[in-house]
Amino acid sequence: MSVKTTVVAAIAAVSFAFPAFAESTIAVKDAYARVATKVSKSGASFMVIENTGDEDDRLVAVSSEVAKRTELHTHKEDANGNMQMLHVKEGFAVPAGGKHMLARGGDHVMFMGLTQGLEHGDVVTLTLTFEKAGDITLDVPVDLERKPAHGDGHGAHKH
Ligand SMILES: [Cu+2]
Repeated sequence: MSVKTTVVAAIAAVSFAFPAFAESTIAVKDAYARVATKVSKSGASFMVIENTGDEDDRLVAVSSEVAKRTELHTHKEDANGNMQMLHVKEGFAVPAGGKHMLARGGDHVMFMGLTQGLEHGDVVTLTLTFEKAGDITLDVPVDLERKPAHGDGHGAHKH
């Protein structure tokens, strides 16, 4: 039995025990991951997180087996106009009926110290932990060909 099968079985067991929580109020769309270069030890993942419930929620943690540490990051411009990455310990709010975008040049999931190579077409299993919705595990494709939507040109730091 693979690790992944075990995880799915565990989730099924939890859903069975608590049928009221079987339907998550959080939907994750358009998720993908990138690494900076082939030899890079870091990478990032981006997605759109939707809250279909009527209670505000918050993404408070993230984890993955592909990196030593996986953190919630954002970009911020410093006094000199340089973009810096910051670890956002309080996480990202996802308002009721709203969404929160993780996008290049903004908020993102950061992989620090990749424990394996990530190539185009690989799949990264990511667990997002929400304050109310709990853990959501998703398979995120590594997409190195995707172009930034817009606004990625400012600052020297890119993923
Ligand atoms: Cu980062």
